Amino acid sequence: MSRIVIRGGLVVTAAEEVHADVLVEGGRVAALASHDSDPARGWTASADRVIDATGKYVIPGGVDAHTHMELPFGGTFASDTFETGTRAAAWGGTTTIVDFAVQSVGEPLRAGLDSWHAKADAQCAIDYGFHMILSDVNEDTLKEMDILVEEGVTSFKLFMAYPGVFYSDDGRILRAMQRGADNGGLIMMHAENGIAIDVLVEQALAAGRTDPRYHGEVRHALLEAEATHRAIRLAQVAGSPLYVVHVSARQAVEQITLARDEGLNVFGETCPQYLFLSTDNLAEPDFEGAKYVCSTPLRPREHQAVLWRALRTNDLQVVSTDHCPFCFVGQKELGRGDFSKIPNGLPGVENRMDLLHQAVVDGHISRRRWIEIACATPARMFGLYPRKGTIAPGADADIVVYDPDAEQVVSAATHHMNVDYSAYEGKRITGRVETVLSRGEPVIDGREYVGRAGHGQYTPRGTCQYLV
Ligand code: DUC
Ligand code: ZN
Ligand code: ZN
Repeated sequence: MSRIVIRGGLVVTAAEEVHADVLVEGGRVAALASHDSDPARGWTASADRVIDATGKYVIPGGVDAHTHMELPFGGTFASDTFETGTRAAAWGGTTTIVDFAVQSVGEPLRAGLDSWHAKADAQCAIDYGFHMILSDVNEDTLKEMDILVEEGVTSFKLFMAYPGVFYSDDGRILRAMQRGADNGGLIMMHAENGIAIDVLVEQALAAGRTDPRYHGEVRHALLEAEATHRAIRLAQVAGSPLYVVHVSARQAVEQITLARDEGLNVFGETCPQYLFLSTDNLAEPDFEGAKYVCSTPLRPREHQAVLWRALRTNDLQVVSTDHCPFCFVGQKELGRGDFSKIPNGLPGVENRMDLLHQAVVDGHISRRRWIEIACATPARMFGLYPRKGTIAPGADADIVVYDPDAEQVVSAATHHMNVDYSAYEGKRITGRVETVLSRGEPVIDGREYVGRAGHGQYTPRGTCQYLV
């Protein structure tokens, strides 16, 4: 059994910061001990490998609970495969993703899940699990939900947007929530009023408003807030918990805060793009704004402060990426002259841990909160804790040695995602991943990729660990 010691670093988890050496045995964390203690000296003497983390943070690998590798969307496919996307994730210090398998209308859940397994099997550099997108709620799919929960697919995304594609009406949503209340599945909601948005899209295009920035205008903040409110009340009626994905609008945060103050099991996620980018990006000239088209859309800059505050006050609990990259050339360009044809989504799986570390440097969140919102809480929310999301005896040795003082400039020229632009091009960041272990195996070693497709294992999940 291989023994690795990570020596001399500051171990940061959601719960604490300790100067400790970490012993890894057989792919798991075996023990922690203070630097100069007798046990730590003994480990170093007998280890197969000692990783020097002096002056560095030793943190749990990131858990990105919202990615879309190879997602079919708008007549094209998200440009990262499971191979390229999970490799890029590792470069950015993420060691687990939870991706979305998609049910097509008229098909069983099983067919969608099988096809996502086929895409990911033997391709991934890091561990992965699946949520299931429900596009067609009916008697059969409701029954299938029970089986999937038993198998470790314990969360289901529903859409109040995208009529004719992913959309579910309120009745279907209520039925799925009732089922989730019974079987322990967590309903994840894309909360935007897609029926109203489609009217505004039609009107904007008829009036010649075709540029990317109108994507943000028609997907009005109040239509996110309205849908968030409706989802909360439907969940309350069904007696089910609710996890609202990619929250971007101040008014939606207010609805979640209100629900939580009422004692409801309502949770919320936001994404780096809403914390660091704004409608200013969507308005960039020469169709450059298309790079920033995603849904929910980027909001005016003023919304950012509310999102940061909600992350501090725990009204929002998770930051994941909604990684869904489309190349500018040939993919985003499908929407030249018609913003509604721009495939929705942004790359980010490689950037999340660094951007959130920058938020620590900038004073938005504490170091431990960084780990909490990016590692521990997503692991707990989606039934992976304490195997993932922390550094503690028995946990998988998914560990990142992070240099908090390194300076980097984000660029498509140096990133590893399979996409021809960066949403954060030119952004200076303090902090950088140095070494990444996945179940004790080096994936990134001193800024070199040493991983392999197929190391990453499918990881069935338990149910949400925030519910009594
Ligand atoms: N939002 C996006 O931006 N892309 C894919 C799906 C979604 O909900
Ligand atoms: Zn969504
Ligand atoms: Zn998504």
